Amino acid sequence: MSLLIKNGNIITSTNEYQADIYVEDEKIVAIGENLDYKADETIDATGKYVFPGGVDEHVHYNSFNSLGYEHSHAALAGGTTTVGDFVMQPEGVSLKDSVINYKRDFVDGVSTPDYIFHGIIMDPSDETIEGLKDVPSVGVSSVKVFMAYKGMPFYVDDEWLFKALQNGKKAGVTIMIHAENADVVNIRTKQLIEEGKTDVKYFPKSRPVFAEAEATSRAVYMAKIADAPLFVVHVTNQKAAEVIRQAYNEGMSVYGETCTHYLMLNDEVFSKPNFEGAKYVCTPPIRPQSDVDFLWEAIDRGWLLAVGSDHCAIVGGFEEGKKKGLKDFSKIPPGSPGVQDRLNMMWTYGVEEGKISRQKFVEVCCTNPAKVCGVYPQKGDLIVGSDADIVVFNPEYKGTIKFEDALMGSDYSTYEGYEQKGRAEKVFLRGKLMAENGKFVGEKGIGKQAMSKPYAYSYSKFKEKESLDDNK
Ligand code: DUC
Ligand code: ZN
Ligand code: ZN
Ligand code: ZN
Repeated sequence: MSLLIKNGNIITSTNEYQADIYVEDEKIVAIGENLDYKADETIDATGKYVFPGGVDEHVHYNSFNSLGYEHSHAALAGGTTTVGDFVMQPEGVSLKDSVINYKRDFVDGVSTPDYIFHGIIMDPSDETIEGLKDVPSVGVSSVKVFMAYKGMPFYVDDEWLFKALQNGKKAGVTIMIHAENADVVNIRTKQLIEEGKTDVKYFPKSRPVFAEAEATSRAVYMAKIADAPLFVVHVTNQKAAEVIRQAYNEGMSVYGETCTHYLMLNDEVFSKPNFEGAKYVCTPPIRPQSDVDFLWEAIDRGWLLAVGSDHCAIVGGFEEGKKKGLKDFSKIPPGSPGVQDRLNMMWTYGVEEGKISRQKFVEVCCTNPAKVCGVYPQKGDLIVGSDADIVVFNPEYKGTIKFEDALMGSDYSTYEGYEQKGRAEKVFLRGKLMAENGKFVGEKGIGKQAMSKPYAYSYSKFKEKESLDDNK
């Protein structure tokens, strides 16, 4: 099977130029002007942008009460060809076996996009920490640790976080953290509920900015002591982002991600009528507009590397899921659907509004996520030898985000009514056509694991990048 894409405006994280792309057997074989191959299929991309398939390093398909992989084709409809999913570790099972079992029982033959796995430590013990050395053998080089949620099985205290950092470093495994001070969150939550402040509008008050910044800072210092890399996921605010920026500028291998909803929405969503605010409950919370503005600057300037969706379509959606917290905001399951909308929102509100360049869009939505997950350059770029994960993007399209177009299996759309400019006209996964104009047209269940390489983003490669180095 071969494919020739002619005359597109190719966008990568570092360049923009007009060229043809020739694909054979799932890989990019040639890029250049006036390529003269006889292909099974030829597409004229004149007037279109052509960029790498989106890599969403942060999605939940079976963690945090989320819907499984049956709806994962939604990613393709939105131009995302690779997702990074989280594997929960059952008690008494090693991280490595958790990955093997999860892949066999939930993912193989069901996932439509290609996928990367991150582990989640849920059974902190000497065996688990020792077992970090085995996870690269199953293609995993990142493991998440939850500093929040004391009292829940996935809570990990400082003792185990520090041990995980030390052992992760030896194994080439980067520790990802969910940074919130667990005690502060628990105490604040309890006090608010006792004061009768049970409405969803009080939810952000239970998880303050400083609780996130403090935990971020604590983890960064621990990483410094352990001389280990650290990846801070879902950074929501200026204070936390500044901790990361400073550590990075001091030469540490500390990197951060933010997520679509922290860039598109502000904390006014929690005051919507009819409990609608619950749709946006995720942890940490969506913050005030001043933080939103800072996050845009942070991704533009390279202080945060990547934008994931943190897609988490809750079982039961709004009606049967979120409404469990009608009388008590702390019972609202966190998470919202977003994997299908990430690229559309980032293009419309980032590129079209002049907040980021087209190249930056590719960098934070495709290239850096692949790098931080250890799957670059197989994923995240358009170069000879890479997987032929390609988006042909029509910049002329104008529309609106509507629930009826959502394929994510939820009963609401996080970005309902938002304007959409531009759209993925064709989406190829390893050379196969998977989506056209927002509709899924491919074969379900063909996703393969992209094997993460160890020591993926601990070392110098990011530091050479100018965009990460402009805070002097
Ligand atoms: N963290 C996430 O990244 N997603 C769901 C909930 C959470 O705590
Ligand atoms: Zn988290
Ligand atoms: Zn998440
Ligand atoms: Zn989440």
